[in-house]
Amino acid sequence: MSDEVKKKWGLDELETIYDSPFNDLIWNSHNIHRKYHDPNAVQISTLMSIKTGGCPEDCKYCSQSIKYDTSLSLEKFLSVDEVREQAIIAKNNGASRFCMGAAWRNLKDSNLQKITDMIKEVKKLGMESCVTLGMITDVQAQALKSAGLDYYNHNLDTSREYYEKVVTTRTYQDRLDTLQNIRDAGIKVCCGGILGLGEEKIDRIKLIHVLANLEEHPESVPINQLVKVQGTPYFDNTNVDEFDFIRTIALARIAMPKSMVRLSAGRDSMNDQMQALCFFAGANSIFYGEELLTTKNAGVNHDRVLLKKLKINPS
Ligand code: SAM
Ligand code: DTB
Ligand code: SF4
Repeated sequence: MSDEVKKKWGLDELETIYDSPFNDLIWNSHNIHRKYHDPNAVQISTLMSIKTGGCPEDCKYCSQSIKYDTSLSLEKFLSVDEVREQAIIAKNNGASRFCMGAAWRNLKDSNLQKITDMIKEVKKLGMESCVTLGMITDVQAQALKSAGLDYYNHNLDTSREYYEKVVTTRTYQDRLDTLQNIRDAGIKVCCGGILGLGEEKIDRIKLIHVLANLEEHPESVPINQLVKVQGTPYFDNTNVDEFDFIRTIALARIAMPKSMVRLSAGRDSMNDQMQALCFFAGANSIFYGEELLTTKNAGVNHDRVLLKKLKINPS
């Protein structure tokens, strides 16, 4: 294994990289990026909320928690037909992966059959499949794998230390246990975090440290910028400094050279130049579509123009 793809990173080492002069940092991350990825390609996925709202967890950033009054309209668990229709639209718009998200604390066995049917429908269309359904057991992970699931998204969000300020209804270890079940079943891991939760710089570095020191790097690392939702405790949070956001993308790229780094939630409030710098620093996947799960995404038309201007090929 080359040095750059080394599995063990020291926290000090990552702090030094994060704190290096901005131009040195993004020059380094861009060089690593070019070595392992096409610098002019961005993978695009479309997200669909298959069960919206009413979640018993208390994640302080989330529109879908029952603990906060966010004026979100709840929706029942959608049908397989509704999912197929949306997946076809996403495919026709050029998405290569279809990601289905449910506002659940954990997957119930009674919902497993429908989920596996949805995965099979997405696969029939020739797209990659991804789900994010909360905690899952080892047996459930194996069932999802057998249905053809490619990726499972399950974020660690922030550092272990800061996590308990953000969510009290589950622990960091619960998240790590589900990640292990996903990995053991042979499903690709999509795991990242959110910036803007009121965390310190060190919490962001520690998040990357945990991810980069997992037995295997997650194949996909989403870096979300908090979407501020009225009614949630984090609605009035201070905006993330844009350079800090780019530094975190660059750190993820350097620490996990082969992983896809996803510029995830928050693009709607980023200008084109900011997004271009994120791509330069090492981000190479995005969510494409008018909506994320419950909030606005950068529009499809806007993204088409932006990718064309940058001569970036969607894949
Ligand atoms: N309930 C499942 C879970 O928590 O794993 C799946 C859905 S949840 C909405 C998926 C991820 O979206 C969360 O882990 C979080 O990282 C991200 N997310 C949720 N609300 C967000 C927000 N307002 N801004 C940015 N990211 C958010
Ligand atoms: C991830 O890291 N970001 C996506 C996806 N995984 C499921 C979700 C972002 C959600 C943003 C808030 C919303 O639309 O509800
Ligand atoms: Fe529920 Fe997921 Fe939202 Fe947390 S992030 S409240 S677990 S839907």
